[in-house]
Amino acid sequence: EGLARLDRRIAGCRACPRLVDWREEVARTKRAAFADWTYWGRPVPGFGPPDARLVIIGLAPAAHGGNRTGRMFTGDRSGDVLYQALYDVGLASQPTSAHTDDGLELYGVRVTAPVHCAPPANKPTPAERDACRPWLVQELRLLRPTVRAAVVLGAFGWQAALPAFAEAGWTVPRPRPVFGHGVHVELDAGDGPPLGLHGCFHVSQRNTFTGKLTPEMLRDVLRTAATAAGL
Ligand code: DU
Ligand code: SF4
Repeated sequence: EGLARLDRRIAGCRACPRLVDWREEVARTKRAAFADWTYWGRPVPGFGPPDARLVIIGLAPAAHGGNRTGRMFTGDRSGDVLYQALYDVGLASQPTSAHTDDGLELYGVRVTAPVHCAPPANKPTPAERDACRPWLVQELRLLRPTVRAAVVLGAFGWQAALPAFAEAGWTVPRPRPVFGHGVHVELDAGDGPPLGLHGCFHVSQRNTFTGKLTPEMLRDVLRTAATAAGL
């Protein structure tokens, strides 16, 4: 209930003028292949059950992916790679994610991003990253009773997520741990069980087409984090 309400509030956010313009312009002009789509054109909330034990944190919705379909990593190449891997390790009901009525279910996993609007060139500004952080903080607070592990995709997500975990009540070591594929940090939670933070190269084509991130590498991190989370 709390998370569903948060998702609705996020979808109405207009705090970043540049991103509001961009998400709406992309939704108007579209890509030829999606000419018959009514693009979402709004902030894309997280996706997955409110009692998730594992949270996956990306970068931002893709202009013709999440910004078109309204669901994280849905309808873009990055999502093709991510959802196939989630299915392969038993965390998703199907290997593909095409649109919001495709029946996809995630098992104990919530997929979200530190920036909820599609940015030009997939590059949010530091100001946009900071403006969006309160949404991630609130999401993490709502997940806190159940979430035990996080997979952070890429350095941008890592830099945005560490302060968000700190604000949401976990203890983040100082100096802040540096992002890397396979990096694993335990965040203490004072009054509760710790959370295992796992770095993973981002699932973007830049990494997957070049072999910097292979499907096996992705499955390994997901399996490790899911096991740590009790999934
Ligand atoms: O190449 P692409 O699948 O269109 O994704 C573009 C860009 O956005 C890439 O860096 C991945 C990132 N991304 C994300 O972080 N979260 C999403 O839900 C979709 C894409
Ligand atoms: Fe709001 Fe975040 Fe979108 Fe900025 S990026 S307009 S803070 S939802």
